[in-house]
Amino acid sequence: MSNDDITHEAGFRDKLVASKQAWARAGRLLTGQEADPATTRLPPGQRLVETWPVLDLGIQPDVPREQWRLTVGGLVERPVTWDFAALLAQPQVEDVSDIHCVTSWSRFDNRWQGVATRHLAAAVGVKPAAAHVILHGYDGYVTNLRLADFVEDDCLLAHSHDGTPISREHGGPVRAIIPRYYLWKSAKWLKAIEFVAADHPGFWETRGYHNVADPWLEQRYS
Ligand SMILES: Nc1nc2c(c(=O)[nH]1)N[C@H]1C(S)=C(S)[C@@H](COP(=O)(O)O)O[C@H]1N2
Ligand SMILES: [Mo]
Repeated sequence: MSNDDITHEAGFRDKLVASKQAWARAGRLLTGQEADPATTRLPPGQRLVETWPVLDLGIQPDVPREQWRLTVGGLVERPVTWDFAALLAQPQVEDVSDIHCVTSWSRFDNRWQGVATRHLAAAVGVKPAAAHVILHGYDGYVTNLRLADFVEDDCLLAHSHDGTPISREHGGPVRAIIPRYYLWKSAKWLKAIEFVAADHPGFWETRGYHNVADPWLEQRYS
């Protein structure tokens, strides 16, 4: 890429980020309605789509399975770095869940395969002082979760969707899947996981998005 291209790309990205921050300030899409998970699968302000939109910061890292590494550290007894074979050597699980994106689309019945985050937490021995989890992507993206939310039984380090490797655009080779929260918490191109005592708001969380992000409570913006 020439310098001009890089400047152009950065300008595009800055505009995209700025417009999303402006939405957050304006409370865009907030309906103030309530939805009852017992009677509907669509949280307030969401609409069902059959497609699968791609959202990122304009960078889609190309990480072949053979080169992928996941570093897990922080407040753990046994820090690990897993390569793809090590990930596959862990107990494999499958879970079907719905996606809710803060930009208002939802996608039902996503069938994910991978390793349960609860298994990861047990494998590394998370120390009692840990209360938050920070996820890092190969593109530099960062997002934060409460430890209890990260280890819910539907949360995965997913390598496949419907039995097919997750595509590069959707965060392959491995992404986090955290179904109970807006999709921005589900870091793509997963590179590192840190267990920490104090919370560290991530990329969107420091730009006006809600720190927790529960779609049923419409926690879009802070
Ligand atoms: N590494 C990384 N993960 C990310 C993002 C990103 O830019 N980088 N975007 C987040 C946001 S805002 C959304 S809505 C979803 C989009 O996932 P999808 O492209 O598979 O629909 O990924 C989330 N995870
Ligand atoms: Mo998003």
